[in-house]
Amino acid sequence: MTKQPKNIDEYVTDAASIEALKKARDECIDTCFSRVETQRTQCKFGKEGVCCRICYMGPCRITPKAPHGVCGADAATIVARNYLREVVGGTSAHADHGRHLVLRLKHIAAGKGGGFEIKDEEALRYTARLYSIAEAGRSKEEIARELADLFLKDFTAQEEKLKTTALAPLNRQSTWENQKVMPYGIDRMVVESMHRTHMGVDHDYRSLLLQAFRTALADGWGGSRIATMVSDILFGSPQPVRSDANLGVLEEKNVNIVVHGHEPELSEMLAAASCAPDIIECARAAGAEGITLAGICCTANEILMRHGIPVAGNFLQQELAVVTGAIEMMVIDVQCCMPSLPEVAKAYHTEIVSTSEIAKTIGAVHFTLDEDNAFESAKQLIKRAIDNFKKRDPGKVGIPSAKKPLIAGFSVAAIKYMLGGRFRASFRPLNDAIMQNRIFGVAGIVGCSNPRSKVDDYTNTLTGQLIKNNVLVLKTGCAAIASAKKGVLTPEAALEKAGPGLREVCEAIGIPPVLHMGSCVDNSRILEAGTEVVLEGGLGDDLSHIPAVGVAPEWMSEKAVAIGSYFVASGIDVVLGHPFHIGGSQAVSDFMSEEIKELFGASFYVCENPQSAFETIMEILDKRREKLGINKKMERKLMDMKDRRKLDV
Ligand code: NFS
Ligand code: SF4
Repeated sequence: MTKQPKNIDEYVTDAASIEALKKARDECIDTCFSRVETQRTQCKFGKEGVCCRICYMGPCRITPKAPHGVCGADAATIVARNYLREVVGGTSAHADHGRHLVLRLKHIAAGKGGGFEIKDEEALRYTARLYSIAEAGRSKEEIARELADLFLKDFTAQEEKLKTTALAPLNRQSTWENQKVMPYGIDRMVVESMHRTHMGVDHDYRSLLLQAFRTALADGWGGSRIATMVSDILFGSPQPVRSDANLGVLEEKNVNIVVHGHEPELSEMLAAASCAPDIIECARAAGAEGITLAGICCTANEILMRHGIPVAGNFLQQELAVVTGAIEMMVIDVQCCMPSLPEVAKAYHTEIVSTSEIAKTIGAVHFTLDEDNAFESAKQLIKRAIDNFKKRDPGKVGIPSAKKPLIAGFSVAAIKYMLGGRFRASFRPLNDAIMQNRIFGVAGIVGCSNPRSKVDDYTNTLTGQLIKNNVLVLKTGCAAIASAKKGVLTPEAALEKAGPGLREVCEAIGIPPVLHMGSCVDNSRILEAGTEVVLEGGLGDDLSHIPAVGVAPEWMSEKAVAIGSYFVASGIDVVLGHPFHIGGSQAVSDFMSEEIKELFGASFYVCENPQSAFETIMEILDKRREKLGINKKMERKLMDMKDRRKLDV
């Protein structure tokens, strides 16, 4: 039994999490919030990136008295190698997710789709045209086969550049060529990076860091972009959709099933199966009123975007959801699923079911989807959850009531349509609004939550400040869910919380001031939106010119490291809420904050609180506006103490 958190509201911010964490404390359940207390003393060497355990002459750690490892590697080499390996971890996670989807597309094209099909033929044909694949007069299977093969080549290409990079603005592609970071196939980038970081290979920190950006580009413009495009083809391109978010979406009288992780395939099937009349009948026969399917993390974002399935919570609510005692089954797949879940679930009747062949968890029951009969197989899983309903202990149930309405589903196609209408879908109105300074700029706020800081607090405080100052906010991942729980993903929020210029634009179009663009792989949608802005004209001819910035306030995963890196390599400045593990090398730190400006026209900024992040972001946007010559001076004043006190919006 670890130390339980004392003042709950120092850990979590939303009412539902506060209530659930109190319940966990009262019932002596360990969660990440109690475990983080036992992990307060962090290893300084790990934190600064100067611990090397790449070979067995080590582990070595760098100090002023021991400036070299046994092999002679210095701090810069060790820090850069560790950083590159983090980027590889993140890139691999996104790419492997993308690969599964491409293989699914290929199988469907070959008539072996099981219960899966191509739901969005228009997206398929549109995507084929992007790659100059002939589509007119051809069946969707034929097109899908050619497209899937092309995507698979983006994984396996040895000496050809990644085809998907051709979707970036031309100037950006030239930058990548000139800086020699144009990626080859994704798999090669990953393997080569692991080779280069092996003992005794690449020792020049600049060379290692450039490889990190090159690998990250194979994520953003490769694995992630492909995952998003294929998800849209298979499951439908998102359109604005209403739903609710937070633990209050769970229903006491229903069988509650929560899907958690990242891959949309099984959860898509569960979404369909949970509405089948025979399944609902089955739930009623077991004494429930119906079935509630809800999501956590990015699996939640995937089915929210396409079906309006409610969101139970973001990353740090996964254990709290189980603590409600009202979940019959939590279905997990890959990434961001805590190994502690079965342990938490022991105190309740909740069954944790793992579903990916590459992701098993001790204490979870493993379920393999019968791909040839996917729909029936999904129904079987739901029936199993229904059986668990009878085991629920009503005395242990405590579902917090808090939830907020939201609108999600802002794919680039949807935004274009909303801006311009069906017959003249275009980004023109957005570009105009930016040029006329009704919108000051655009911020893509992405990433996780992290128990080392108060959950969602930084993200939501910063978001509030930005929209109040006419910055349009684009969101994905757990940061988007944080906004959902705060209630700012609604058009009404624009009326109450946005500055006058942004409000006017949101009102005219009918959009929220914060646009939910999907899961973390859908950060590729933010790159796509940025590219649309460039192509539309008037705001420069590269991503490094447009008044846009990326922000990862409460990030924790290697995926976030890769995402931050591909944003910067794409020319978009990135503000981080806490630093990478690179502080142990001045040379690497200088490279990451200064030298890369020369290479990519963007760099990293670390801002440890929302106020400094806000000021930094406004400054970055201001400079970009200035360079574009669209800076009709605004009467923006620096904050005085009174404004600062009002910060808690
Ligand atoms: Ni992104 Fe999504 Fe959330 Fe972070 Fe994890 S769920 S992929 S990594 S924690 S935002
Ligand atoms: Fe030590 Fe060098 Fe081996 Fe790293 S690679 S553990 S620095 S000897």
